[in-house]
Amino acid sequence: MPTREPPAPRLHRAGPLPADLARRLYRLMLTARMLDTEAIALQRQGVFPAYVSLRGQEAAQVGSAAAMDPERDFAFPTYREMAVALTLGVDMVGYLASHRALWHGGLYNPLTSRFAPINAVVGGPVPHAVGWALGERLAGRTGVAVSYFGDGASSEGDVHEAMNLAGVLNAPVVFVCQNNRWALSVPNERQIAGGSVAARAAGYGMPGVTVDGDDLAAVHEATRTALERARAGGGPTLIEALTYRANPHSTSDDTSRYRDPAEERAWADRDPLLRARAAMEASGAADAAFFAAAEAECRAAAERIRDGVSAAPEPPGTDLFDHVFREPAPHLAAQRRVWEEEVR
Ligand SMILES: Cc1ncc(C[n+]2csc(CCOP(=O)(O)OP(=O)(O)O)c2C)c(N)n1
Ligand SMILES: [Mg+2]
Repeated sequence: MPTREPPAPRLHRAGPLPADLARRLYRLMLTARMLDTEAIALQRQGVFPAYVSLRGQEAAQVGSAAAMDPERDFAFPTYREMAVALTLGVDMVGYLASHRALWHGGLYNPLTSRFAPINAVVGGPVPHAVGWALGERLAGRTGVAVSYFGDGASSEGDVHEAMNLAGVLNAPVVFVCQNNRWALSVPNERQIAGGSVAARAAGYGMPGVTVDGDDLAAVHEATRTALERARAGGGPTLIEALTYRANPHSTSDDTSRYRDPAEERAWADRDPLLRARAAMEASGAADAAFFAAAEAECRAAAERIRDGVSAAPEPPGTDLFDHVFREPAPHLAAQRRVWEEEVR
């Protein structure tokens, strides 16, 4: 397969964040990092059947989600947006319940937290985001949908259809593609023929912005600008946040089969947490005492959530059948009888 040079990206840059915002977002990134580590350990201990790590994508997720208005906007996540959930104040025990297979899509309230159910269909949530955004406008409200998807999802038909419709109808949506360089074992150069997801925006009649996804301030600023534009009736924006999936695709994956370990080692210099810390030290937003306190606070928060999800009671298995149809369906009743006999 020929590899093409990507077009020169229009990199969105930003100055340092206000000190209080930088400190708040750093704590969220650090909590997400620690909770991610705890979640991997829970999978290794057999508490979670599987888990997908977001390590490396903390700035892309926290920076974008923190730009949202949690009263009006709505995030449509994939399966990897744990730090978006944390930033939006989702009940994290409820969120992680889906990884414990206690409930599909999580045991949190999507309506109050403005964070849609976890969605494992690659590209699937993108049309949902556009539909929600159009509904929001028809209702005369000013909410904006933030649609998360990956580089792999960018080549799904659903994503093309959704972005084109959003462009044609000027829908209030911010499309956030976290390009973490890998779609399971498929690298960017075998996924994105033109070399850039953001460059496709021109074909959908919307601005395309490439941003260093490991630069917290730049992601935040790019998302804030796109949200303002959509809220003011300016229509959708496509943001491509260039980042890196530092861990395997999931706890079931083995990267040694398809990627060079040197690439993973090189990532260490780009670690968004170290970069956020360096930016705060350079701007004087935080000192050593802040980082020491944040370490202790975030660790305690991550451990509280870990213990909460480990101890969470299993919901009754009959819930499986209770929320499928409003009216009782005979075939479902038959399946329920079989299931009850099996678990008895
Ligand atoms: C419609 C669909 N096709 C295939 C899969 C299997 N699958 C799960 S994750 C994944 C890779 C997705 O990569 P990307 O969109 O880059 O997201 P990332 O996992 O890197 O966050 C694939 C192919 C799926 N879940 N859904
Ligand atoms: Mg990817």
